Amino acid sequence: MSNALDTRPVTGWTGNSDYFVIREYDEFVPEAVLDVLDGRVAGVMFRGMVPLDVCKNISQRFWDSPDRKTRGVEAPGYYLGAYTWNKPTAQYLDESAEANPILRELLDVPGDPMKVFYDGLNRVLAERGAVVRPSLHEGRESCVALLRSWHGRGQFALEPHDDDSQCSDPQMADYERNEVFGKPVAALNICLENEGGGGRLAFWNVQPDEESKRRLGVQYTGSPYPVETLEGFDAQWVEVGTGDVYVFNGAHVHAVEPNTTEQQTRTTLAAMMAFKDDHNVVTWS
Ligand SMILES: O=C(O)CCC(=O)C(=O)O
Repeated sequence: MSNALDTRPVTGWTGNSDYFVIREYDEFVPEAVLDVLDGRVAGVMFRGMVPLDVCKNISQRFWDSPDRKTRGVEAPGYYLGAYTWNKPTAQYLDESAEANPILRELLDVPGDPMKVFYDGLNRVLAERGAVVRPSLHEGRESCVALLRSWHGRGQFALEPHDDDSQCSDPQMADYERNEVFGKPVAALNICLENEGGGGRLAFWNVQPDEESKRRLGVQYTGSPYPVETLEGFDAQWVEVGTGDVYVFNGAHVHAVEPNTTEQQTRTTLAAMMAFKDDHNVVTWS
């Protein structure tokens, strides 16, 4: 019997042409984030939302931070914060407890874009009697954000993956975050630096089904999808520039293109969120 990976194209859900767009705005429109959270549109882009001096200040603090860490082969690069991927709940929450004070201090700058984003989102959610807040487990909080810079130098800086499979990971079955599984997972990305060429977001019009995920062994991790398995699906290549803020449905397979040269850096501040029920949008990192 062969152990070779079966790289036939995945099967799954694809959206129609009204849905599968990244809607562009030239300012922050928090109502538009609800369109992603409710699954009416694949993504939204707020061009130039964060002033360049704020981006520069935060990215400099990231590169100067003694707490910045190196991430391994599944997503090579540098990061600050904690990530849920492929971990038990307790480990993630321990790492979050360590990272949160560091992140809060780092982001304590005039014009903190996370605060601007969540204040705006909370304003529109309040009209529905809902709030956005960190996901919890036994009174402990998720990490507020993840700062990172991907440095993979193959076809992708970050391999094709989805963000919803991990919400069904049995290692986190006890964690509030896993209650969102099956709802649109909105991936928030705030671009702090990406000058020069490359660094686009590749975004495929497919949310793979469970059978495909099992076949590829990514049922609980969502990563990686060999690019051959995405053949035949429409893809968007989204230009990402310093100061842009974008939110997309992470259940679609997506990836990050490398920068044109090794000297460039593409740094983003990110978090994920989804409706847990009608009244709570919970976040994690
Ligand atoms: O940096 C981006 O544009 C997307 C990042 C991403 O896909 C992820 O962190 O899962």
